[in-house]
Amino acid sequence: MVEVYYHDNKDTIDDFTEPHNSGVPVSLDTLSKIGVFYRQIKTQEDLDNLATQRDYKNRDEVNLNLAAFNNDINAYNAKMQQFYKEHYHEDEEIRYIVDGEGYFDVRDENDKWIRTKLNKYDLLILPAGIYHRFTLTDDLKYVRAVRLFKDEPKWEAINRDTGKESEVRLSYAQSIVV
Ligand code: KMT
Ligand code: NI
Repeated sequence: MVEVYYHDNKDTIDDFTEPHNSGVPVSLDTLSKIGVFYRQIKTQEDLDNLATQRDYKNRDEVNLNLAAFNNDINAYNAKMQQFYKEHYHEDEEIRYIVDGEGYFDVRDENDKWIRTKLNKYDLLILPAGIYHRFTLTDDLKYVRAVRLFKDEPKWEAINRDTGKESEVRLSYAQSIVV
């Protein structure tokens, strides 16, 4: 089951896989107000149904741990840095955890980090244009996740530090103004 809380913002280059729980919980209802939806999905059939409903035609699987990089620590670290860099996508992002666990951090309407801890059977829908980042948990340092794509499996991220705010990003930002 998912765990959601405000991040303590005390992460460093070495310890961002630690929980960083501020002690302030966040409800699923609050998440839904910024367009982030959580579902627990236990069967392949339910996953297929969700994909059909939302018109997702493709999927792939990501296996993220050191072994998946043939124990090449530099390649593994580079991937970890890439996923933890704050970014958004032009399309909705759906991730389904098959095994292991991980953190998705999303920015709330006041630009504060909310951390979601996902494990097996957890599915998260991130709206197009939301700033977010991903990392593994320090305990397991392992996740296997299905990525759902509307069309071809393409993964294009727009990093916040580029300052590029597209139409999609701006309209998302508009939609959550309080
Ligand atoms: C993303 O876009 O942030 C990701 O795909 C993160 C890795 S999925 C386990
Ligand atoms: Ni992303």
